[in-house]
Amino acid sequence: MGYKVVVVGATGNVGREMLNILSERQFPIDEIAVLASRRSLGTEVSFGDKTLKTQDLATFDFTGWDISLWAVGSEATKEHAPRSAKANCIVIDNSSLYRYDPDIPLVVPEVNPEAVDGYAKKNIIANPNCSTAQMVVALKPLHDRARIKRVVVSTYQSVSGAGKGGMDELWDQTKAVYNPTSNSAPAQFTKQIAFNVIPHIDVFMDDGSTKEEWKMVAETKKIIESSIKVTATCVRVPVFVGHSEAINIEFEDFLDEDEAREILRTAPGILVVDKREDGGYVTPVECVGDYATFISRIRQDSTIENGLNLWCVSDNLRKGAALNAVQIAETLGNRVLKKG
Ligand code: 2RA
Repeated sequence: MGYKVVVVGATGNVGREMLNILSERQFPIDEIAVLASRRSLGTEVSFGDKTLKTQDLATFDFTGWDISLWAVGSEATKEHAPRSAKANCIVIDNSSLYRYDPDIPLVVPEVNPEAVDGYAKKNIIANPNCSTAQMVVALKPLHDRARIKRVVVSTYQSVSGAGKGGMDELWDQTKAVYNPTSNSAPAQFTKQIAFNVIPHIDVFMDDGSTKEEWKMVAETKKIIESSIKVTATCVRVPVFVGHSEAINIEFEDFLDEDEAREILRTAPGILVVDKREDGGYVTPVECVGDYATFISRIRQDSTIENGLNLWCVSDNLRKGAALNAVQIAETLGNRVLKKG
């Protein structure tokens, strides 16, 4: 016997990836429903070799369904997800709405799978922000060995993190460089993204950081350990899919770069590609469609006592969103629901 699963926001970048990944990983499903807002109603989406028609989120009755995977914005989640939770259809939410609620677990299955057990307080589990998910997968095994004190991270985030509109904007602006009649005015982003980089993702906070940067700080503390200090600079780059991060880590104990490489090689969810030669590292175009978080450029930081640098790349629509949500559903199934 399998699960009755609902995918909410099935026509968006992340919703489509959720359907692909549920099918690829053969998640045990007896019945699946795909929901969308009225605007996208009736749109068809693929699930394995099937084509499914979207139903209306506003009127869908979650009674009798087991798990709902949410890939819509915080407002729609706030309006509709409580109906799912109340009907005992466990919510796995990709928006930022519930991430910082102390009664709602924030889960990356390679890092804190046991936190899933806390779902029952509200029947909701939160999925972290894409830039946090890949970073904590890399940090946790190193923290277990040498205790992380402080992390300095700079991100290079692809436009798909801003949705399909962000991808269209990069495409249109790139074409407009050669054909100035195309539509090229910034809309999703605050400045031109084609052939440019923008040090601004999400809204500004009072202290001058952006919400994206704040999320990396708050979510790392919630997922791994509150004592870890994080300072982040988040930057949008003209890449379609795949977020990259340059991560500097200060440990309490000394950790040799060779030992760090071996720890990461055997850690769950990680693939180390780290040859000190031309092309001996991973770039975002190579990680698209993959499940792994790729680690390259592992090296000692000799400017501090116990420091390491590394380069971390992952498919933001997969590990950063849809894959992590499906892994949470798998963990929930294995640890708690035990069907399938
Ligand atoms: C971004 N972090 O890349 C966001 C998506 N969740 O814009």
